[in-house]
Amino acid sequence: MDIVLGLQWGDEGKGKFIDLISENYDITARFNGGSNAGHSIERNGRIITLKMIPSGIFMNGVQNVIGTGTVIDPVSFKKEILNLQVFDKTIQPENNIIISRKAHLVMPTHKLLDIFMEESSDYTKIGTTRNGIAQAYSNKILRQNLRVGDIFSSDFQSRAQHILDRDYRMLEEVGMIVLPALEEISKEFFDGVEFLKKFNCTETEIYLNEALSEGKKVLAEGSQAAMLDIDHGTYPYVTSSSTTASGASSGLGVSPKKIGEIYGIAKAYCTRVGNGALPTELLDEFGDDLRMKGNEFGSNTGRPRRTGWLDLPALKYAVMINGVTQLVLTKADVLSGLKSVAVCTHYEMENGVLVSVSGILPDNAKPIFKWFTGWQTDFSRMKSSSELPKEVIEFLSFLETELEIPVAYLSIGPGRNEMLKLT
Ligand code: 2SA
Ligand code: MG
Repeated sequence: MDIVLGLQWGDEGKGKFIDLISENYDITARFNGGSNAGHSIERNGRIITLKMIPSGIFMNGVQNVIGTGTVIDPVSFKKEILNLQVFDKTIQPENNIIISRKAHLVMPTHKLLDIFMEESSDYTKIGTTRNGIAQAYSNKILRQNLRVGDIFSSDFQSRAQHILDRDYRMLEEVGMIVLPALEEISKEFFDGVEFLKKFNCTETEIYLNEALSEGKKVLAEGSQAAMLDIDHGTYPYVTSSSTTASGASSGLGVSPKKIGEIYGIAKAYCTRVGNGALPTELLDEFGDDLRMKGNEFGSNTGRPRRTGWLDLPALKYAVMINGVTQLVLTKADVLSGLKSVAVCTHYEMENGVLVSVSGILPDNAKPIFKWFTGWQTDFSRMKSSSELPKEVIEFLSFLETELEIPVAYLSIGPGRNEMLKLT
């Protein structure tokens, strides 16, 4: 089993890379997160953003697993599938998606509670996608949540309704101002659940391990990214799942012994949506220009992304905790035309100590930059890596030396085929 992971704060271009390589796999599998993800995929000049559905859905003969470590919102899932069928009429989702019975359900009240906590001054504002992700995962940890397998039991309706009633009462008590009617959200939820029942809900761990024993190839597709990991990311400004390589193993029930390549995706600069530290953040006009040039807006929520120079201490940390074997660098083309390009190589702490690897991103640390000569390259015309200008080669070599892994792929534009294989 190979893994694809984001190494920064999400939106590194995972969807595009997975789309490129998924033809080499028999199965693609999601192991974490839920409708908070946004993996953009291009087909015939049109872009679709997948949330829960694995990116292999467009490949003939590829099976797509939504694994145990994920959280599934039946309402959002139904919308996503219907939207997908409008986008591509040839897709038969019921035949090509397999869902873990042990994946947890996101209830409508989880989403309302997410909104309430984001808007209430009594809680730390995380800047979530408001999909009820933390509320579903926290109920899982509390051992109070419902799972996909429960939807097939005869008492599901009453158990779910009990939870909806109980949590709705709580929302009323805390004084949530805009509260849709309980009947409305319950109806929508049970409607989504009926839709979910049409899918093959099974023990995906067994399915995946048997497939691997038969020699089939599995690609695990990470959502969000390393620096948003619940344990290793920039807590509390993180998501609530395990986004790392070990998360792929536990989220799918596949032994770490069966992991092969670990592809880490990183942008040539940094972006982040939501709150939390971003030491290399560009708060000036140039940062705004970079956002426009790189089209840095949330693919689901449309939120503007914060921008900054590449943060090497954080990237080294992400490569280390994931055991990345190959780096995929995206969006170097967006930096084309600049006179010079910066990379943060260290954080200088208040006591003067230089830190070269860290996942903490301390508030008062000063980023120390190394400047590179910029590249003036029309990447869109480029056919092979032999055409790369010396400035780009210098930048890539520096990253390879510092990270001690090869830059295996370089994305040279937003299009589906705009990717150079370098190794
Ligand atoms: P949540 O909703 O509880 O997971 O939010 C917690 C933090 O995790 C961040 N987060 C994300 N960051 C970037 N992209 C995400 N997915 C969508 C996309 C986002 C969008 O790919 O474009 O459409 O806006 C994603 N999902 C979660 C979030 O910003 C919080 O900091
Ligand atoms: Mg995204």
